[in-house]
Amino acid sequence: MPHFLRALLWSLSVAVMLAACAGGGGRATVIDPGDAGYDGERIVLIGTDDLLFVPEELAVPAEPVPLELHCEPAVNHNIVIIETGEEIAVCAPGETGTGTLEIAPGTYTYVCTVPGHSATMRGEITVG
Ligand SMILES: [Cu+2]
Repeated sequence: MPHFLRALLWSLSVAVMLAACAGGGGRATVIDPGDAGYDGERIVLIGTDDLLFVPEELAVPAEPVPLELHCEPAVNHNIVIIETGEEIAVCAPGETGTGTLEIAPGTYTYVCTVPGHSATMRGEITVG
């Protein structure tokens, strides 16, 4: 096969792969969404570039739990517990912020309070 044809086919296949990624499910994350959640020791939360938390539901024991908030590459986020007003962690684009969740048993709503984010960036956490 002529070299230019091979090059053309290669760039076409790359374009198809990129299009597939942009179609959803393949968005770039600093960590794998499958690794997000509470693993028995800590909470790993992702703030995505399309303004969502992964995951949007958490259940943890009633004890201090370390929390990592990972920001995807383009947008900064934070996590605030509405009921207590406490900001647990913040992260810059592409970086990770840490904090400790320490609240009484109950069900709480967490949001990102960066302007324009809280409409979609919210989740529910059950403690205890
Ligand atoms: Cu946010």
